[in-house]
Amino acid sequence: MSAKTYKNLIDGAWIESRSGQSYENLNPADTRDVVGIFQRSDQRDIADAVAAAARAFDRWRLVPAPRRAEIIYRAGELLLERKEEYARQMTQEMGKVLNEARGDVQESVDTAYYMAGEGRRQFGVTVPSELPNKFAMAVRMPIGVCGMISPWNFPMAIPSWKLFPALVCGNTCVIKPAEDTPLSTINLVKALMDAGLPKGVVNVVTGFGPEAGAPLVEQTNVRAVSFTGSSEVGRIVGEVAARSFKPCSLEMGGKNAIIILDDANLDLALEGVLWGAFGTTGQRCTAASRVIVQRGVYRQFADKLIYRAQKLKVGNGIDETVDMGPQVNQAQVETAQKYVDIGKNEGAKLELGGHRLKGPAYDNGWFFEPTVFTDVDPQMRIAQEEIFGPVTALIPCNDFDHAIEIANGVAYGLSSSVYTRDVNKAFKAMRDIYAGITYINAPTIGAEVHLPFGGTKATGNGHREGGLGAIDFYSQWKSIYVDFSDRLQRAQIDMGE
Ligand code: UN1
Repeated sequence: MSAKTYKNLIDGAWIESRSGQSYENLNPADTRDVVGIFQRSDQRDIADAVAAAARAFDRWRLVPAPRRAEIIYRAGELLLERKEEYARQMTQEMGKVLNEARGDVQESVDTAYYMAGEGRRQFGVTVPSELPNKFAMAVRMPIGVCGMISPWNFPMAIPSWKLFPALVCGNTCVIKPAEDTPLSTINLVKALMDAGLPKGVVNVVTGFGPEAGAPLVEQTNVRAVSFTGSSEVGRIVGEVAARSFKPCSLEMGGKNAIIILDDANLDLALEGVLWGAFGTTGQRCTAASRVIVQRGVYRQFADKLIYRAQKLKVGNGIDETVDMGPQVNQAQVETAQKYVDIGKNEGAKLELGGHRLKGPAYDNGWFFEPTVFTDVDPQMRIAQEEIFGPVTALIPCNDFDHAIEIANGVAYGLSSSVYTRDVNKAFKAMRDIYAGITYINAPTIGAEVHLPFGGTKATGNGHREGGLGAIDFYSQWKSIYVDFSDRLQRAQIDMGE
């Protein structure tokens, strides 16, 4: 069967890229399976899309927010109806196991419902004026055209974190999805169009970062930029956006730790580590790539983890009995392999995995074994750098304070977790871990869409996605003063009678 060709969405029409070039999107579980042919766009397509979004902004910003929200709500309902179909296509293009792909679609449904509610909120403030017969307030205004660059690991959820709040605030959008997972973004936007979104309000341009992503950040008519991806690329995006003073939200890497204290429920912690480290094949910004274990339970926990991780069934995620799917592409497998070699050379003990899987079920895909290093020193590169694969590092620690010191001793600060039954230690951890998210007795993954999502240090630049954080990013304050005294009143000067 020949693969279907997918086009860009510009001004409400599905059209080919100006370059006339396209590329194949392959199934990472079996690269003989072509998911689809997608447009390889360049700066001309971006310019067309931004121009369409700029025209659409003049109308969309005037649509009352509750009406905008109804379209988002309907899109949520359509996504729910289409959940199974979209989840299967997501597993095919990205590799995550079907149940997780369903979760990814569900996360976009949750975001739609939450952001639809914002159509009737977007609360501003009214305050008393310091002058008589004068009214003072601040309201949220849209920003304009928003440029979005989204990653492949949550190919529907993360685009929805960007699009839905931007839309409900009255902005228009151009989104460039990761080249590995354009179909899930196209599916998301199809739901929006079928829900009645006017043409030009959302435009999708597929292709590669340097060719299509970079010009999106540079476009003068793009007034705000949202990027999720590596800290390396995020630094460039941030620098380019800063040159034209665009607000820019960056959500980047992590080196998230689960801390397991001596008094923890070890079996519960074990389930958490398996899910946190190997869920989505370790390809989450929130993945538990470090496990800091207090010495009293360290060996016992390591044995339990190795025993269970060894039993994980790796394979094509479309098979419901599979626990862990492939990595998304060759480069990711090579990165996992590279870090295994680095870890071994640094003197960490490789107790499980460490290789690309071989055999008829694996040879055509990008499969890597669940991998566990023990006796890892907190300063080793495998304990410091993001790997984004099914590799986790067990680090022994002496006590609570030592654990917090290790947890905080990395360049990143996205998610974190502590397993303990001691309420005092739990509260100290919530206060002292310098990260955007802390879980108690739950793993580092599993953020819900109505709370702020993002992190400290090299993880982000201070903005948050999800919940109110997103509304804050996609709106700007306008302060308004209405003087109904019929005379000139000078603030700070006219102090009364
Ligand atoms: C990501 O890792 O890039 O909290 C996003 C979670 C998901 C989102 C992860 N809800 O793990």
